[in-house]
Amino acid sequence: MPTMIAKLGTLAVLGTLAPALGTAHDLSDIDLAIGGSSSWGRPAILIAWRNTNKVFEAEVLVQNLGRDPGKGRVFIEIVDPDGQVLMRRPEAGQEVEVSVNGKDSGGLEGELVQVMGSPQANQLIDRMDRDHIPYTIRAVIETAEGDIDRSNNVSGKTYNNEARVDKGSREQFSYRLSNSSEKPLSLLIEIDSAGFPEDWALETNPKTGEFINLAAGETVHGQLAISQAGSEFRQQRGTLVLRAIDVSTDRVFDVREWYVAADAIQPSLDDREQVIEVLNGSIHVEVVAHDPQSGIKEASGVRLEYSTDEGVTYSNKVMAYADGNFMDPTRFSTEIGPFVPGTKVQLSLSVSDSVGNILRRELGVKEVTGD
Ligand SMILES: [Ca+2]
Ligand SMILES: [Ca+2]
Repeated sequence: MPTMIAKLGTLAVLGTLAPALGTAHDLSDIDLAIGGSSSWGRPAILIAWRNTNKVFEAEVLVQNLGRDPGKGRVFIEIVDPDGQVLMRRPEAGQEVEVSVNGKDSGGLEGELVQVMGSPQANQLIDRMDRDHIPYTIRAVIETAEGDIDRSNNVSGKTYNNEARVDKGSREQFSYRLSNSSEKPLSLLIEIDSAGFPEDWALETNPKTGEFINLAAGETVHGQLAISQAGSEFRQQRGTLVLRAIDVSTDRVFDVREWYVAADAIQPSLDDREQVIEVLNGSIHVEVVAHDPQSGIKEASGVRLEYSTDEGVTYSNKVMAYADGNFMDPTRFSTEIGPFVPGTKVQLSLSVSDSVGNILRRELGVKEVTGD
């Protein structure tokens, strides 16, 4: 009697949900979550340098998947490959407060929250980018009360991993999960592959839905692997988000993200938007770049290189993100100097997309005039 079984199944599900929705003292249906970006498919966490001091701000999209409005506090963490938190912004107790309407009144679109970094956080990110050390920017929404699903309250983006997929290639992403506490830890592994290209084969160890038990001080290694065997090369991209849920608390213990793209095309520059001008002995440069296949590499994708000795030695400076979403035209700016009047500065630009296709552009020589 398959019909009967199906009916019983439905009733059982309704039976479980009914108390949560119907109990007088708990009418709330709130589910705050770190959102995903519709234009990109990655978690909606962007590193920006909007303010005048060029200290980074992270933009974090907070959605509400429940019917009722909810409130919470947002912070970000910079996390090393072992899952250890290197820095948290803002400091504990200073989290950014956010209110998000229910899902039918704007909650699905969500609220964009800006979290201030610090000069130290800038230096940390810049150093890890220079050293090619993988790190994760983790965003956390702590719901004030009544969140019905805490497994989506933490998301993250992981940088400096191999991101390029070629025809016939097999790419691997390794991760470590460490229990630095003094108690055993039981973790549920969840791998979110929504939006992943269908013709890419995915292998994971452990698999989604598996449990891992870690003794105090123990570390476990895991792998994600994808291959594009046999298919045509097509410009495609996809994101895997790995969450390790602490079974005893239902909270996210750790999160990693693997963004991959099949992309063989260099980023482009919009020449009409290029600005190079001398201001009080310093040189101000502004460019607009875009990369619709895999996105301009975040954080340090656009670098200005400059030489004051006719190209014998070069210094370089990461250009600050001003506005845009890294796939569509996105503005970057920087200032170098001040230089002694009369200095001739040779300028060149390097723009990298997320998988490492690099556009180089010579910007010529700019002479710094006296005031
Ligand atoms: Ca939630
Ligand atoms: Ca590209």
